[in-house]
Amino acid sequence: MSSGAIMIWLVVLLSQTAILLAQDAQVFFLQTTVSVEETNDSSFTLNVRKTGNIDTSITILIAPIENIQSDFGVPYTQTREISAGNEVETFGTTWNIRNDDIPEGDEVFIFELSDLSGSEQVVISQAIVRVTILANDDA
Ligand SMILES: [Ca+2]
Ligand SMILES: [Ca+2]
Repeated sequence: MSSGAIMIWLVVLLSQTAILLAQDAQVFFLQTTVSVEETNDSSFTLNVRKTGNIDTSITILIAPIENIQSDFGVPYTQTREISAGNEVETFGTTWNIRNDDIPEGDEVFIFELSDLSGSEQVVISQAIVRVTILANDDA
């Protein structure tokens, strides 16, 4: 191979590596399960982390997969913006519990990261967290 051909080969190799690195950004839940008691003023926090580099800011929706306003009150969805850059960014979203009058067993809800917009460089790598509102038989 001539030195010119080697140079071209190196440039191709480096640009492919750069594309791979650029796609390496991830957004994910830090927990897989969370439990919370159903009492007045109780709440829980879902932690989300972004790793890897993104050139533009992104937005992401954090929400239960079904409408569960009766158990969580409002707002029951949250949208967050994550700024461009290379830093590891972690943020918590806090959710309030509605203390209803119904005696219940454990109530399980799935919360999801979705609707990622603003960049093709990011993948959602842990999209689901299971939230359990613990049984409160005395309503
Ligand atoms: Ca309930
Ligand atoms: Ca209840």
